[in-house]
Amino acid sequence: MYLSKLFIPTTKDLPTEAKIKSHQLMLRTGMIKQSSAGIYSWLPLGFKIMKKIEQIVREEQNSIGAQEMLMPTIQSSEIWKESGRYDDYGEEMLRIKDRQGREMLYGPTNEELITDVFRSSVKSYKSLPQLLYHIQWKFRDEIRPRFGVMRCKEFYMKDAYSFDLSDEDAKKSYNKMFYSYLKTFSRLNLKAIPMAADTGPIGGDLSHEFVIIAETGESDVYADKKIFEIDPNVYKFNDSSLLKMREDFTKIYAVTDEKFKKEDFNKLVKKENQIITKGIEVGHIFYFGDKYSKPMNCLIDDKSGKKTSVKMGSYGIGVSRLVGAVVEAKYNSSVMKWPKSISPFDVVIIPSISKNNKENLEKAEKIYNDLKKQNIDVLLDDVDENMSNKFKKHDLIGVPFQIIIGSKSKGNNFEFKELNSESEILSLDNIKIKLKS
Ligand code: 5CA
Repeated sequence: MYLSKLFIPTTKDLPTEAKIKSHQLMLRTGMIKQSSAGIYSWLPLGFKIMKKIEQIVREEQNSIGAQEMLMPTIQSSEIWKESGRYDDYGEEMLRIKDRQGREMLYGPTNEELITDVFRSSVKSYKSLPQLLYHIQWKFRDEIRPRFGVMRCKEFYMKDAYSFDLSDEDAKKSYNKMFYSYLKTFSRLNLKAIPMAADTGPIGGDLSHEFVIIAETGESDVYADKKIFEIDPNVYKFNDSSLLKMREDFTKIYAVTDEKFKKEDFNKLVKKENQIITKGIEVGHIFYFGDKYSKPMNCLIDDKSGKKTSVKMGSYGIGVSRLVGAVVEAKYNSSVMKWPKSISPFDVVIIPSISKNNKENLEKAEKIYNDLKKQNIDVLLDDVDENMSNKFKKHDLIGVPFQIIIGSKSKGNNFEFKELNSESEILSLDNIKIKLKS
């Protein structure tokens, strides 16, 4: 892609409500555009990054055996009346009527709808366990939408649902999701901490929220730094190993301000291991047994032929929130560096161009075509402006690698720079090796 062709409508004057750096950066680099309070359009740069995050979430769901499906955004009120949540959910739920006057709503979450799908088709324990998920827009009429994509009314969420015969089996499904979440966040190059959590309007008595560390996060986090020493990738994918993994993570002290007690922190965590920082909730998992299946009559035959309510859990990841959360975690001293796994481009070529010298641009185009042939996703900055402005701009766009075609690039050796480090002179072959590693 040539930068001159890329649709990046940058905003120079930031609105006063853009208080946190992700909101500011996403507006400045034309990733999003507000359409009304808490509702955004995703423009090409932001959309590309979000889609990459979505794909990692998807791969890690598929790898634990969850199956992807798609439920609608608009739901009928009837199933919510059956579960009892239609009245409980309150003003956060956007209620609408169709032309026949039927009460509909824009789904804030999907426990009822998935239970309805499930009860109409599954009748026997033999079809269990099942893990189903979709990645779909949600709507919550937040009273104070703020911080850009971090707390909005319309947001993109991965929500998964598990169905099991017994409590014991359901906890195995819960542990699989726990594992999948840690792997997902580590692929996004984020430090995520699972923390015991309250269940709010979703319900149940077993719940963890996944909080990533970012100095500008909304919640205060108090943790033992030993939590970062555990590598989720060392656990085998079987029930006993996954249970051990959850125990290993959850026995280490980590809480948000809601549960913080200074005496406990000082008693349980050695002074030199104490971390006090801020965090952002990017995922939340719940086990709630028959909270929905019982009132909604979602019954299955157990091994003895007796009808029993299926045991369920639900598991959310804020895919659109994650875009902002990655910025909060990675944007420092006016340089944004996207993790390689979700960067909008693999590399940017920055030639020094002037009106009477097009030689560098021609060189850049040759490299561009060569890298494209190798399936490397390249951005070429063909805009006619001075190098210092170009560097400032690319510090914000955040492509982690740059090939700079200026005085230091000679013959077949080029100046290659990784953001936040010194540049080096490398042959194109060595650059390709670096980009592909
Ligand atoms: N039904 C459950 C699990 S699927 C559920 O809805 N959980 S939740 O309410 O915790 O939402 C899951 C994730 O969605 C949160 O961890 C958060 O990352 C994201 N999320 C929730 N509300 C918003 C919002 N208003 N704006 C952006 N992201 C949000």
